[in-house]
Amino acid sequence: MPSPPIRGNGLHPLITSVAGLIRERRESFPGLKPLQLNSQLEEIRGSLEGEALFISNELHTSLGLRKLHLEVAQIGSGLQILHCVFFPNPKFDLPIFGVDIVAVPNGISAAIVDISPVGKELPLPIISKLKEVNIPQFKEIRKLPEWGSIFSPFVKFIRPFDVGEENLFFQLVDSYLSVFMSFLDKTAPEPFDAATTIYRYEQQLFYCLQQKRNDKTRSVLEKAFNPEWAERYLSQILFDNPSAP
Ligand code: BLA
Repeated sequence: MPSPPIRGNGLHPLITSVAGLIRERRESFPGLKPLQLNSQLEEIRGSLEGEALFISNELHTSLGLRKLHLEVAQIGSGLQILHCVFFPNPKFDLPIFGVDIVAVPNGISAAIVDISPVGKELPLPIISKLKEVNIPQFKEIRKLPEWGSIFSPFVKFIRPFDVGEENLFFQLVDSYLSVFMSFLDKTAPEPFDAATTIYRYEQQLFYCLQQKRNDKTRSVLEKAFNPEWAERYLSQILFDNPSAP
């Protein structure tokens, strides 16, 4: 099993290592291509109460996925974020992969990983693969907010207790990524007007709608920028709606 490399570039080692893992795995996604992003939004620099603010966005598309997004943000000296969502093309019977890690001066306050359904539940072959994953017993399981009903029963939302638990979380992201990737070239597109495609499109719209209800994300962005900017960033970059199939 890979273990997280420790590098000191100012970012929390768990954020650096999970970002590295995602970048490395992304390379082998079938048909990976960079997605053009408004250059103003690729690297965002600014200041917040005199402290540096830096957001970097990486966007790709690949076979079966409309958008792979990895964001690493450093907001002042107090907050670092890794945000990653792989959104499927609704024509493919693929779920949504998501990770969010929030680091504060005391350490990691929130780490969440999931493979989220865009149907009534995850496709059965994915459920059976996830059942084989060794899910560690973390000491501090955090309670999901009400909008978190979009996540699967396999979601892990924790505050890692120590470096050992940070390593276990890294390994869990690695395992979930492997499960997700193992289905990428197994699915073929269904017609744009198939009832299943339309259902998956509607469920992905709902996922985006629910994520936009996360007041914690919104309030960080509103404070660092302003409410209009936060709304635009949430609805155009973080959780843009899929286009109609
Ligand atoms: C929580 N997200 C948070 C928190 C902050 C952010 C500050 C609170 C941390 C805590 O309670 O300890 C902030 N997250 C951000 C910002 C960005 C971000 C600013 O991604 C981007 C710029 N959120 C996601 C994804 C998932 C997710 C993809 O973006 C899951 C796959 C989950 N974040 C998530 C959840 C919470 C959270 C469930 C807890 C919310 C709560 O307790 O109310």
